[in-house]
Amino acid sequence: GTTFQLSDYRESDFIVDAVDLTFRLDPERTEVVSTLTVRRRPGVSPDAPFVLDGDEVELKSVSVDGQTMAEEDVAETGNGLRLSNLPGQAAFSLTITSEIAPERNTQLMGLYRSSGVYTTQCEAEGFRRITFFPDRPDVLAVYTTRIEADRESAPLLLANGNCIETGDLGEGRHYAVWHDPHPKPSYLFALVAGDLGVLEDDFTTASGREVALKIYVEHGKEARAAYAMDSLKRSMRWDEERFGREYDLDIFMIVAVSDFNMGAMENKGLNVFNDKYVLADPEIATDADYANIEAIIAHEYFHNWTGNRITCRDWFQLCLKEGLTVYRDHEFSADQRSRPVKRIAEVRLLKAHQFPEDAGPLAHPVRPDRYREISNFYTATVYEKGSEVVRMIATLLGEDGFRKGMDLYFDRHDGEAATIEDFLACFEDATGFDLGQFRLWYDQAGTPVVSVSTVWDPGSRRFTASFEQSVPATPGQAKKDVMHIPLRFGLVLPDGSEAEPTSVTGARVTDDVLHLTQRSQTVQFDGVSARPVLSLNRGFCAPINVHFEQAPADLAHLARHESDPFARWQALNAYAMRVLVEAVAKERAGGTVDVDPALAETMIATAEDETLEPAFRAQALALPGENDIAREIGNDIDPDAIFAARRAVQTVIGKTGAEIFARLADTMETPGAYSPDAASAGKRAFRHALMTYLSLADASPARANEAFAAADNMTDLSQPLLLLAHFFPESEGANAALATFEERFHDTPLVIDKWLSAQATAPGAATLERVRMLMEGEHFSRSNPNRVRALIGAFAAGNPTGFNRADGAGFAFLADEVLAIDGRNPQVAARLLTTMRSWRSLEEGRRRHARAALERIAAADKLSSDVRDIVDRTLA
Ligand code: HT7
Ligand code: ZN
Repeated sequence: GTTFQLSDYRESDFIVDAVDLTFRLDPERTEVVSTLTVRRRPGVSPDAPFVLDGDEVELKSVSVDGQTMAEEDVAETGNGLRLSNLPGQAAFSLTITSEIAPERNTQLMGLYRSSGVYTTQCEAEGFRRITFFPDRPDVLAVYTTRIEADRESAPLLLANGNCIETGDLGEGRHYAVWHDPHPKPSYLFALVAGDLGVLEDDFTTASGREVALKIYVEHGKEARAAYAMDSLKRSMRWDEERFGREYDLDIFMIVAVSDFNMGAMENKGLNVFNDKYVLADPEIATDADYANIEAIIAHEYFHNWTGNRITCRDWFQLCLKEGLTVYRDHEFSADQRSRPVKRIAEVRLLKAHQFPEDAGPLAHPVRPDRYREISNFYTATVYEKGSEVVRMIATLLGEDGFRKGMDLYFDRHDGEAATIEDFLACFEDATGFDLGQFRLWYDQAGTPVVSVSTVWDPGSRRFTASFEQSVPATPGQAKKDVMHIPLRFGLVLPDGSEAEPTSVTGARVTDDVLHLTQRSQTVQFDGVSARPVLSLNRGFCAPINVHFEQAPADLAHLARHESDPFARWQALNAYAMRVLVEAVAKERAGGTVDVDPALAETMIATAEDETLEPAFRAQALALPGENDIAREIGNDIDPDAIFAARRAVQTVIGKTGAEIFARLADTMETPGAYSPDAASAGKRAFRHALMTYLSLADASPARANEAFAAADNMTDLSQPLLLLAHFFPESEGANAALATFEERFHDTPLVIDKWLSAQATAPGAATLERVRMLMEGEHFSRSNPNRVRALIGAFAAGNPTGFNRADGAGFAFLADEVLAIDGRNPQVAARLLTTMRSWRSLEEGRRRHARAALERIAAADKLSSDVRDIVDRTLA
């Protein structure tokens, strides 16, 4: 396949000012008539052909200014059209008539049908599956869309912008015309047609514009869209208050569909969502589901400015909209909920998904400089690390400086397709801050490592910290330049107060931020009256790995005394990680795992600390996961040893804290009707964390059985279900709970997904057989991405002992499934395959099996470009 390179970018030869589309919808044969108003870009040769992209579109006719084009001027190239002999100077109108078959579109890219509803997904390169078009994000045009369809099966006809006309066509057909006045790239085009219910509301913007809000869902499920609607209104207000951004059309629509490759899509004025991120009520959705809905509704809404009004020049700049929009949705959730608890969740996720990506064969810069298949670059690096880079800009510039830079960005680039250089220039121009070295964060892959050592000299009252930075080699980048790493820090004194040094030399310090800008730096803090403990990278300000052999007593000190709750969690987590890694070594050496009693004491003390909110205490009790421990160990991984050691540590903590945990659990009731608010959710999370430890201490499923029976909401039901399935899989209670759950929710696929995942993530070699059995059952379907992710995805990504079975059967199974799914839906298959990315860090036997599975995929004769790209890079 072709490799696209950032350095090859050049402007399009032709400018498209307007796009007029007519769709005559039919499941098997939809006619699309596209009329483009086109101009040759000044300076482009009058002979240059107009090249349009096309994929699985059947061409019927092409005309220019009403005249059918000569056959020899229309070349079908296999991936599009090349039109020659077009007008040299004058603008012209190009009409292309073509056909597509939505019903047979199993890739879920372009125009397809989901449960009888016509819907579209155009990002990144789906519009070319609808009609021939220069399908690149820097071609911005004003769209008018006419939809014709059967009135009975599709009473609802939606597209971007405002509806300007509707009417009857006779013979049971009708039409609607939509006009979107905002020029946009083709990837933001959307159309929906079908029979759906609606939840309606309205919003008045800060300047007084009335906006109609509509969320379309399956008939009968309207009430389940209430939380999404509430989240939308809060997002709209927040973007006005925090960023000065108002909505800009008279209507904002969201449509929930049940077949969707990703989470949601920010099409202008017509967001399309995976229904998993819209539908919620206490019976079917957990606290985590509510939090996700809030975050994703906000994310897509925020794209209206960061993505739609200002879009990307090319797909290399994807982080321009995604990293920035993730940063915005993170800040929104932090403001709506608890800031430290939200930050803990973000950091856990970043470390669980982005760090392994950055450390493995699929590592790439936040702004990649080459790709074979752009769909494979909707990654944790582009999204999550991209957000962290924006967060660092905010750290460097401060709140006011950051806002000034954003204001300039919106002002200067509104209506444009921009680049990362444009973005960074706004912050530099607005504040005078030099981001010259900082911009390496966009171009250098790999998680930087900062090694630290410290000395305190009581005689001179000088505290010295030495830093050494390095960035690991990554594919295509053997050598790295020195980065600008901003680190928030504090020097915590024995009494818990903070040292205020009289002078700092060896590094620039602004407020509480230390700037590392050299490969090695020694920083002296003078006037430090007692031995301090260095609290480094507060707030996980920089996404790096810190190598710092802090004594357990120092970590415990920070966990108890840091002023910032996030930093307390960070210290506790680092302490727990230290103990777990030692436990794994013991386990592998055949010894008995013992646990530093001070760790258990610190965790129990944190759990007991009434000054801390329950949600935080729940996080404090959650040990690093098996995959986190594997990442920390780095190589020669034995997932069984990690599992056993972690269980042993968990059990010791449970037994040590049993009495206190039981007392605390009794205080965490949430009486009255279920409410998804953060405080109530925090209590539930804490109660469930305590219940897990107590069940381990009792070595009994009794508490979980009781909790399952008493539950009156999905959070309280699914937690004991997981506990039973994962900790007491052989118990009668586990089987009974799974059966009850299935019986109760058999006709709600989104809930059945939880049931599938709970079973797929049950630890141990036997789970693979269970997964196979579930695949044969009535609830599974390879053609629905949510089902695939809930069962196969959860097994491969969330079951380290099951998936990495020593006999390699887990890898072989995944290979079979990737190959089976690839023929229908390459994007889903390729994403599934990324679960193999850490295969090289496994112990030798498992590594051999993993390689064999990957090589089998690579040798298959028909692979999509998506899977081909991932398998080649994973094996390279
Ligand atoms: N911008 C959206 C990306 C997206 C997507 C990409 C490839 C294939 C299917 C897709 N569906 C949505 C999602 C977002 O970041 O908001
Ligand atoms: Zn996005």
